[in-house]
Formats: sequence, structure tokens, C-alpha cells
Amino acid sequence: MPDAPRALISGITGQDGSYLAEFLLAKGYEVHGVVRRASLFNTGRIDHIYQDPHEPAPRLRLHYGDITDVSSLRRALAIARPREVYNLAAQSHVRVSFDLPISTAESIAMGTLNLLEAVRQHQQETGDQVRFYQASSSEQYGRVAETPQRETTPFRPRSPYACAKVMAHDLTVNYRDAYGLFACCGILFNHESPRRGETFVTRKITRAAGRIKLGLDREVFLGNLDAKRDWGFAGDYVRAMWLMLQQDQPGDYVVATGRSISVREFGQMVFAHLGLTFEDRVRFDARYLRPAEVETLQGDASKARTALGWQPTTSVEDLARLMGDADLELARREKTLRDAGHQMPAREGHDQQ
Ligand code: NAP
Ligand code: G4F
Repeated sequence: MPDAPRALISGITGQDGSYLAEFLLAKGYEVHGVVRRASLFNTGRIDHIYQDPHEPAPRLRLHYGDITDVSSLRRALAIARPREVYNLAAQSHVRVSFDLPISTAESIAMGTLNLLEAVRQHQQETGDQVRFYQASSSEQYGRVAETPQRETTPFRPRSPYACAKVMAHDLTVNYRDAYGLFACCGILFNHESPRRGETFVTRKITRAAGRIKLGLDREVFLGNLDAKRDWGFAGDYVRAMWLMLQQDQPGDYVVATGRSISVREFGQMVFAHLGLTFEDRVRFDARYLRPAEVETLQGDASKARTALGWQPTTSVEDLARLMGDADLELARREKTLRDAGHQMPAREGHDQQ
């Protein structure tokens, strides 16, 4: 039997990393992931696919590393010898990037350069051919120059996060042009799931709705309800990442549903699904506004549809229902524990986001 293809994922413990790892394992890959050392376990999203390293030939292997530490990336590449590298690692919260501009830029811009350089040197030293995926973002469009946004729409970034992503994107294109690296940028519009971090607005809304429904919370504090986003399902979007790396030629692709709705409309959908009224429960808090906002994003994924044969399977209504149901179930478990006298963890850590 031929050797299984191998992939290395930075950011494997995040939302997308976990879906991508599942997807690649199901395709028969041996998957290697870069994991940061943390004082508490940070592998909750991949625990269900974890394989004991003491087992013979585990197909999921984790390596301690950090995208800002090039030595750890070189070590992971040397062990994994991957055919495909997916660069998903980032401080990915736009609002937080205004508070942490330098470390955000280090993880995204310098981190991407570290991995590109490590891959380039690894190819030279081993003769291996590596295909590289860069997690670019619709946030790069910022103050949008046209609607819908496509691959040719200029970038006008509005946050430290987006500025760093533009640099990472340009570096990836440069390594393709200068060194012939098979490198692709996926310009992904917002994509969500029950595994979404709890401080992104969709998940913040579905968490609140579930907890309010069961009497664990009374209200939810949000910022700009008029912002519009093109929201899809993360499980669909990791398939597009993989498809990009299976083409004959590298390229950059917008990945989006083509439909945009406001935060308010998303909130109304979720609350109505759980039999609640959004307007009765939502409160404004200026701390969730950003110093510079991206008001509206809507993608045109025609190129991905035509060249990759990719299309989304999950509408924003489906997404609101599936996330709402998952967080109602989570709230049920929290209530059971609370009713049994367990101390529930404080949620104030989410204060600024
Ligand atoms: P996420 O859930 O926040 O995951 C980010 C991942 O990056 C986590 O595994 C995190 O590790 C890791 N990471 C952060 N800093 C790191 C560092 N210094 N070294 C190594 N790893 C580090 O983000 P996501 O939603 O899965 O997004 C994945 C990528 O796509 C990100 O680059 C994001 O910017 C980009 N993107 C996301 C969207 C979206 O809508 N989700 C859209 C466009 C682009 P810990 O678990 O240890 O924190
Ligand atoms: O859910 P968000 O924090 O996502 P945002 O800023 O669009 O960024 C996400 O998508 C990008 C792709 O375009 C990724 F690159 C990035 O990594 C991340 O995954 O905010 C969405 C909108 C914003 O306009 C924000 O101002 O919701 C608005 N919003 C209103 N109230 C809020 C809140 N956002 C958050 N996080 N928290 C609020 O209370």
C-alpha cells in the first residue's frame, strides 16, 4: 500500500484546524499539528480525534511549537515531511488586535514569513515538494472598494489584524512568484460552527440564547448590530482549503456564500429559533465597538465554484439553527451541573470582546 499523504497544520487546536484535521484524516492522511504549550489543556476541539502516541503508527501527531519560533516549525517539518502545509495559526480576533497589535502582527505577519521561509529551506535541503495554504481573510477588504468582493478587489484593511493578514497574503504570493512555491491564499469570509470561539459574535449570540432560554442569563451585551457579514459553515470552508492544494496550478480564491446579513438579523434568527425575542434581551455596550469598523462584507466565490467545483452546503438559517441547538444543549449541561451544586466558571474573561 502506498504511504499515506502527510499534512502539517499550524493552528490545529482552533475551529478551522479541528475541522480540517477531521477532514484530512477521513481522506486517509497522516496529520501533524503544531500545538502551543499552555498552562491548561488547549486541545478540547481535537480531543475526539486524539490518538495515543504510544500506539503503533498514530495518524494524528502533535508537536509543540509556536508560529513565532521558527526553530519549532523547522523541527515539525523535519518530522512530518508533509506534502501539504496549512497555515491557520493566528491571533484571530479583530477587536482584540487593537489591544494586542504587536503580538497579533507577530503571529500573523512574521509567523507566516517564518513558516514560508522554513518550508523554502526544507524543500532545498530535502528535495521534497511542499504545497502551502495561507489563511487569508475577507477582513483584508476593510472599507470595501466594491460589492461583492472578489479576488481582484483591492485590500483596504481597517485593523491591526487585517493589516497583518494583508502582509501575510502578499508574502505568500511573493514566495509563489519568487521561488515557484506552490502557495495558495484562501480569502475566506466569516465561517462559524458550534466550535467557534465564544467571543465571536455568532457564538456569543448562540451561547447567550441557550443560557437565557434556561434562565442562566437574562440578557446579552453587544456592540454594532448593523454590521453585515457573509456567514458560512466552517466544515464547508476547510474543504475549499484542501481543494486549492489539489489543483495543477496554485492560485488565490474567495470562499463565501454570496449572501450577507446583519448581526441583528442573525440574532433575531437564533432567538426566534429558541422561542425568544432578540430585542427584549439585547443591550448595547460601547466596549464592543471597534476603533475602526468593517461595516459590510459580501463575497463572490465564482472562481472557487468554477475552478474548484466548491460550493457551500449550509445556509445562514441552517447555521443559526445548528449553532442554537448545540448551545441550548450545552446550557442544559451547565444547568444540570449548577443545579447539582457545582461552582460554574466565571464568564467575565469575555468582557472586552
Ligand atoms: P481560531 O479558532 O482563533 O484558531 C486560531 C489557532 O491559531 C489556534 O489553534 C491557536 O492556538 C493558534 N495560534 C494562535 N497564536 C499562535 C502562535 N503564536 N503559534 C501557534 N499557534 C497559534 O481561528 P479560526 O477561526 O480557526 O481561523 C483559522 C485561521 O483562519 C486564522 O488564521 C484566522 O485568522 C483565519 N480566518 C478565519 C476566518 C473565520 O471566519 N473563522 C475567516 C478568515 C480567515 P491556541 O488554541 O493555543 O490559542
Ligand atoms: O464575530 P466577529 O468578532 O468577527 P469579525 O470581526 O468579522 O472577524 C472574523 O471574521 C474574519 C473574516 O472576515 C476573520 F478573518 C477573523 O479572524 C474573525 O474570524 O464580529 C463580526 C461583527 C463585527 O462587525 C463586530 O463589530 O459583529 C460585530 N459585533 C457586534 N457586537 C460584535 C459584537 N463582535 C463581537 N466579537 N462581539 C460583540 O459583542
